[in-house]
Order: sequence, then structure tokens, then C-alpha cells
Amino acid sequence: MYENQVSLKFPKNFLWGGATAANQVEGAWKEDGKGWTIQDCLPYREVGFSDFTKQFAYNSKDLQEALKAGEEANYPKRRAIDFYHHYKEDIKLFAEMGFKVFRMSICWSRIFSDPRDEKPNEKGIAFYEEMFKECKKYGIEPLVTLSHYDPPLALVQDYRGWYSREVIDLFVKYARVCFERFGKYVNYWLTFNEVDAMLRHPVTSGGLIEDMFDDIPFEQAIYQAMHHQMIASAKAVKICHELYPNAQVGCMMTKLCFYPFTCKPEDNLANQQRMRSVYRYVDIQVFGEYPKYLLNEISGKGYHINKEEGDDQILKDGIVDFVSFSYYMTSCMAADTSGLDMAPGNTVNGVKNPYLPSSEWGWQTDPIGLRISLVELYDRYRKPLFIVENGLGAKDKVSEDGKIHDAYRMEYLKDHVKAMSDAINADGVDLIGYTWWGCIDLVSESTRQMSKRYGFIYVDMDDYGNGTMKRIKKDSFDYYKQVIASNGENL
Ligand code: BGP
Repeated sequence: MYENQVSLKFPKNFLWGGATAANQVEGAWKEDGKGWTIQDCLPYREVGFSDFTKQFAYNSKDLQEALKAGEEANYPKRRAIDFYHHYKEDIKLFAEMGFKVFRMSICWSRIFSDPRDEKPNEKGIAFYEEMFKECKKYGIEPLVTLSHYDPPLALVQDYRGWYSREVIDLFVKYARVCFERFGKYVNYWLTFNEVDAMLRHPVTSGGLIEDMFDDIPFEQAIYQAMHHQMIASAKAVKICHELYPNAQVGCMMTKLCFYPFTCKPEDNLANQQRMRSVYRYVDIQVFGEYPKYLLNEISGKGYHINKEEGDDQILKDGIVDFVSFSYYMTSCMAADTSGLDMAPGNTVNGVKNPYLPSSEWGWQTDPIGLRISLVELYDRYRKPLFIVENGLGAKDKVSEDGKIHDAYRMEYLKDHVKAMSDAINADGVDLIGYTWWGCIDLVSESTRQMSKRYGFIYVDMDDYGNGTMKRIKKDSFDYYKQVIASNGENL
């Protein structure tokens, strides 16, 4: 797509790998003492790809219906790709590709069937312990997210999610168990996935259902819940550092990247403000305090955050070691969007960029935007960076020869790897690793569909749960293997 300016080169210990999340792969939703999460209550929905209001809308009536449908309901995240029973086979395939790192998440409800339990669920612990051992067998470094969009159902129903301050202690208890029990296998941790996401999809990020808040404006409740997650995250970082001084704990952000739609100053200003909102919560986790512009945003809306004494110090003591992020696409910002074409994206809409191609879901792919993002992040934070999600969701087809010829995925990978190399070698960015999102096909988050596939490994299953679950290597499997084997030099 564009020529790299310098030769392809990556640091010797660069961490190449792939990423998943528990709720999108594990399945086995009620096995071995696992409690319910909100994800177990999300039915399959046929929605237009750009209709975010429908994708993320969820009220207490939906929840009641899901609960009434009971254990028999065939919801996509309940079965996912059954990684719970296939993890040995899948990790072996990751090892065959040469993975140095595997990003996965722990399901809180496997470790504590009910988040209020005093003792953890040993069967849940045993599952992750075995999985980590399997990774280590192949020299694969686990990169572990403690919370990736699957709040325990009890928190949603009995606490109104992260709005309740009590959830901080419940999370810290869970995080401590994870560090104590898995710390000998894990050197890289992330606390919350896409830490800024609660303002976009409060149910899966924070366990907040809008119509459960009639006593307080919903947006005010979300800002408060965000504060509680910030405190919980900072406390977890501190505990991990105390227990394992060499462990690295990172934050994880949705790296949205916008361009001004025109060179009008008004569009530039709108874009600058939009970009600042992308950074607002990461600023807290990196600098240890709320940025003034976020406080202005909250007070400007007539809201406030209830802080407890000591909260400011907790934020200062819980500064992260590295900055990780998801990156898929870019779009544009304009001061006045009326009459402009809009494009869907990773949980946000933007103005359509006429210079960029779009994926089948309308996401505008943009490798140069990755280079721009890396430079912006490094200039702002001066911390090591880790791309923990990047990839292309596509409707793969099994050809008559039984194979999946996904040249489009290889092209996307190649262009993004070039952009990374340029950012490292020309722009001086400290990038430590790259985990391709959905290295094995999984259930998509925004659509809950299987047919939005990201993997190098195909999983034979359709949107409705029909299929053999057989794993098939796509053409991109061998391509990524070659990329890793050459440390990014042979594209
Ligand atoms: C990120 C989430 C992932 C993943 C990805 C792709 O925002 O952290 O969980 O799902 O987006 O999105 P989708 O599955 O909607 O294509």
C-alpha cells in the first residue's frame, strides 16, 4: 500500500504473537464452578454493521428475558469456540506459528463463582494454571488481561456494576489471587481492556444498565464507575509490583485515530478535542492523576466525581509500566458533520475518509494511521508500547480445495508490520510487541457473530453454533509463521 522508508527491522526480543479474550473463545460457560457473566446473557442479534445503538443497547428487560430463557438458550458467548476444551490443540498451533507471546484474559467468574465468595474456585484456578503451563512448554510468554468485557452477573444485578465503590475491593481480591497463583508463569499483565470503553458500551465494560439508574444521570454514573475502575486498576498495579518487582503491568486503550476532515481550523479543533478524549483515562494511568481537561469535561456537564480521601495517592502509586492498545482503523472528524458520509468503526462512528479502503464491516483500514498512532503515543507517554490488538475481520470462505485463501489478511498484516518497522526505525518508537487480534477465529464482540473472522486458524462453526469446531490453518497461518521466523524482515 505504501513504501517503507527504512529497512524492515525489529528488536531481537520482539514479542510476536496473538490475542484473544476469555468470553470470546472459552465457552464451557457453566463448567467447573464458573459463575454467570453478563456475556452469558447476550443473545445473537442480527444488526446492521453500523448501528451501534442497537449493538450495544441493553436494558433490564433484555436481561430478564435472557435469564428467563435460562440455561438452554444457545447464546454465542456461552459456547464460543470451546477453547476451554481445545486449548492444548490451539496453543500447539500458536507454537507452530512461532508465537513468543499469547494474550488472553482470565474470566473473573471462573476464579470466584460469585465475586463475594471468600475462597476462590480451585477448578477455575487449575484451568488457567494448566493453560499457562502449556504456553511455557513452548516458550510462549502469557500476556494476561484481568478484565476483558465480562463483568460477573452478580455485580450487574446487585451492585449496578462498577458504579458501586464496593466493587473495587471485590476486584482487588480477585486480582491478588491471580497474581499470587499465576505470578510464577506470567510476566506481563493488563488490568482492564480498552479502559476508556465504558463511556461507549457501559454494559460489557462496566456492568451498568441504563434503566437501573433513575436516581442519577446515567453519564454521571459512568464517570463515577470509571473512577472506581481507575482506583481498582491502580491498586492492582501496586499489589503486582509488591509481589513481583520484575513483572510489567500495562494499561490498555482503544487507539482511535482521527484526521481533521478538512484544513478548516474548526475541523482541526474538533479533531484535537476528539483525540484528547481518546487519551483521557490513559493519562490517569500513566501520569497518576486526572488531567485538567477531563475534570473540566466532567464539571462542564454539571457532574462531579465522588472521591475518597487517599484516592489521589492511590492513583499516583499505581502508575503503569507500559502502554498497550488496540488499533484497527481510522476515520475523520469535522466540526459540522451534517451532510457528510459517516463510516462505522471500532465502537465509534467517524466521518468517512475518501482516501481509505473499507473492510466488509465498513472499518477503514489504514496502516499509516498505525505509524501515526505509535508516534503520538510515544511522544505523549515515553513508555514502552505494545500493540495488543490489530487485525482484519472478514467473511472467510472455505474453498473447494478445503483451504482458506485469505490473501487480504496477509496484505493487511504486511502493511501494518511495515508501519511498525518505520515507527521503530525511523521515528524512534519503543515498541516491544505485537499480538494479532483473534489469532484463531472467535466470536466478534460488537456483532456477536462467528462470521466476522480474524484468525489465522479457521474454526468450523457458524453464527448459530452449527459446525464441527474443527480447526483449519488458513493461508495466513504460514505467512505469519514466516513473518515471525524472520523477525519481521521477510514480508
Ligand atoms: C476490541 C475488543 C475486542 C475485539 C475487537 C474487534 O474493541 O477489545 O474484544 O472484539 O475490538 O471487534 P469486533 O469483534 O467487534 O470486530
